[in-house]
Amino acid sequence: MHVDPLEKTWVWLASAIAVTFVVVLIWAAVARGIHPPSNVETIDSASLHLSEEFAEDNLGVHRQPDGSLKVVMVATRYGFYPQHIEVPANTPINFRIATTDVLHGFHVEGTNLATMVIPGFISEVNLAEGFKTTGTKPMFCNEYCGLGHHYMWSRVTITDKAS
Ligand SMILES: [Cu+2]
Repeated sequence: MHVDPLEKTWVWLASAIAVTFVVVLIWAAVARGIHPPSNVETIDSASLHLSEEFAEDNLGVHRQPDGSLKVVMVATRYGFYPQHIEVPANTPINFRIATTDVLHGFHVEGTNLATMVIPGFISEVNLAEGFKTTGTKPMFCNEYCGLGHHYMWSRVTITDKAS
């Protein structure tokens, strides 16, 4: 069978690119420890109010025994609840967020804190060293979720750790 030399070159080049991608993927996973998010926790989005953790009375900031904070929030068209939280700076925070309806985003302005909030799942984000700066920042939805999407935001006030 005759294969044109130019065609042969491109077959080798395409194969080399594919092999390079696989090598980089394995290197990133093994040597650098880069993996997709692995905490898969499911929840019934339609009955969050009946769950222990996401019931209205349990939303907000909780101080943990080790001094870190757990923030439990609900995203729903069109808002985050609670609508205002206050946390100290430089304190580790574990955010746990669930949605009652459709896909939402959760982003804190001026930080790299961002996650998708997917119906049926609990989104968890750990800020290992907490917020670095003080002040009030908006937390907003960055996934288009409907006509009121641009109204969907709440606020976080970051205080001095000492106060
Ligand atoms: Cu939205």
